[in-house]
Amino acid sequence: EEEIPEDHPRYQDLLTRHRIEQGVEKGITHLQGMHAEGRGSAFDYLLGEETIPSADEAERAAAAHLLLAERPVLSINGNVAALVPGEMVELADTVDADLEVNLFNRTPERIEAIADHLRAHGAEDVKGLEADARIPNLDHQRAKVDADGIHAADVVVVPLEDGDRAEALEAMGKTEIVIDLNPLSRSPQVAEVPIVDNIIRAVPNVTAHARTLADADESELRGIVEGFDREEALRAAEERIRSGEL
Ligand code: PTJ
Repeated sequence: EEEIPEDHPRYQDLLTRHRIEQGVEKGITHLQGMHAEGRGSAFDYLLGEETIPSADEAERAAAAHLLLAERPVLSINGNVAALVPGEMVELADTVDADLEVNLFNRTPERIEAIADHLRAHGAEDVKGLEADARIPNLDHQRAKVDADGIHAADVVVVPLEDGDRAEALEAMGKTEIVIDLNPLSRSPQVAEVPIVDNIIRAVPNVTAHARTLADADESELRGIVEGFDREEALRAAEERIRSGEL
């Protein structure tokens, strides 16, 4: 990461791309993750590569949900592990959540590599290795979850996947927080809290909000959760992307 000069106008984008390449080299990120990154990068460009106000509100609502949760879980795939391993560990510590590896292209080697990578970034307990439960009505590898992890969770953070797991989790009655730069992708469309922001900016900001709200009482947290308007957040993000105003 040393080679990219910090004053380069596209520093963050180049850094992100570099982390994904390194993730592929280390066996953490799937090759498909590079396509996912390319898609995300295009949307981020249109958003002005910044956290728009509606995303900041979503990040605050996400923090409130996580603080209210009994059993929050943060789901980790190969892109998330490459981009924000330490930041995910920090968020998990701040809101007392579990980290669970959940992969579309699931192999024992990648599961192990990602769990090791998270441990190297300070994670104590990483779930997803047992895979002793299933998400009903989902016929691919992402259905494999831990019975005491995602299966038992009340709030799940689902970053960077455009798919049908979000819907299946919703059918299980879980509250979902989705991080995805494309407001039209399926996961944010069904999420209770869609965060349309780059995960690199989103996760530290959710953690910052959670720290600010650490002493808030339950009624204040419920007020934040109830005051958040998911339709408005999706609309504002799409409008920003379509407006062409950077
Ligand atoms: O590691 P695995 O095996 O579980 O595979 C994971 C990938 C990412 C390959 C898989 O989930 C996939 O193909 O995802 P999609 O369908 O490309 O969806 C990824 C979504 O995340 C897209 O809507 C992108 O716009 C979005 N995205 C990509 N990078 C970022 C992002 N959103 C936020 N921040 C990013 N940095």
